[in-house]
Amino acid sequence: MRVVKAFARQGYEKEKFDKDNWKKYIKGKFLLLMHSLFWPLSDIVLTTQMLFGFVYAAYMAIHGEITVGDYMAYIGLLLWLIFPIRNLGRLIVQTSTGMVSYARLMEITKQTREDLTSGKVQPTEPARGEIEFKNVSFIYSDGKQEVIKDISFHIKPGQSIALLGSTGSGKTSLVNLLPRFHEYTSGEILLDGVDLKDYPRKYLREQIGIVQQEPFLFSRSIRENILYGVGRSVTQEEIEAAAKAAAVHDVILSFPDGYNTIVGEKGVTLSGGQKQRVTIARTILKNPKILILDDSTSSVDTETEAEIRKALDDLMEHRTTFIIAHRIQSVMKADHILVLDKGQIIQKGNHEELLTQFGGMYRKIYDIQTRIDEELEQEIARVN
Ligand code: DCP
Ligand code: MG
Repeated sequence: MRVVKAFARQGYEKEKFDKDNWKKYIKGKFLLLMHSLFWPLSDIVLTTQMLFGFVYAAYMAIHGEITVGDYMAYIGLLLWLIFPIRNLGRLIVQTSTGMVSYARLMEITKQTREDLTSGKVQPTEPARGEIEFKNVSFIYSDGKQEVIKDISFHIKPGQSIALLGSTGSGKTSLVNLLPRFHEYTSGEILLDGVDLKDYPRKYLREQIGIVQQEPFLFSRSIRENILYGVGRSVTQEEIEAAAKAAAVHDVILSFPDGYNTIVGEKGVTLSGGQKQRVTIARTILKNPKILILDDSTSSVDTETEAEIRKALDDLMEHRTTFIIAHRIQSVMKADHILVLDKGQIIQKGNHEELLTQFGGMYRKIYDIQTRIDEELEQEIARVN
């Protein structure tokens, strides 16, 4: 609705709807017309036929050509045949509309059920968090191109890895392979030395905390949103600690209903940055062994970002962490940095190593970002 309003396209949308609606109206009217013709007409034809049959048979019975018993049998037969045959017409119409609904239902019924609990291994301990990608490639089931091409890297438990790259380079696709939202097409991903495909999905998803690129909140209270998926009983203090770490506690308290504030559908009553911070708090509370932050501070101001980054630094200790960000500042502390382009790794290393690769993408991004920062500072200094 907002997009329609923003582009002042109400008239266009209304016309489009009216056109479809009108088409349906015309078709419905035509159907009614056909019905109003068919049923009376077939009634007339049918009853005339019947009447003719009765009269003629009666005539034959009177003149002794058939017996009265034959006459009665004939009438019975006629009644027993004609009405069911007539109903057959109705049945054909109903069957064809029924077939359409049936096909729609079957589309849903035929979906294969995701098995969450079965796997070759049944781990009982939390994961250690060692992750290895071996020549992993991935094509979306409805796509044609490889969005991840031959990616290999290895992270030890507790280390952090940052993914940097232009939009569409496959960063989100890569991290979404870990909770098995999609199945990689070739290669292997090992968690603690075991292929992801051998783990029950439920276990994997319990180990992984993901702050999605597009934060999603349910139309519930903020408390319930933070508590979502924790799977254990938590105290109000714990919830508040998580909210403080995500730099959203004070914001929540500023709402009249505090933690009981109901957020609108998909969280529309919060700002983009507030939503992002609530989803960070949710993940902090989940306390996962593997943490994925997909552009999770993109909608907050620099000051808040620094605040959250401090909290995240604490959180990242003893956890394997994937960080996706566009700012060098957010990725420079990571143990490994991968620079992606069109689904491939074009540079690999830590901040210092990558900075020495002059002409490399990382150095270029670094130079641009520091230049922008410097220009900004000069501008501010001049204004003051
Ligand atoms: N893609 C697709 N089907 C999807 C999602 C993405 O075909 N359901 C394609 C679009 C891109 C490529 O995959 O060409 C990589 O998309 P990503 O979302 O992984 O890209 P990034 O996360 O790197 O981009 P951004 O920085 O914009 O988030
Ligand atoms: Mg992305």
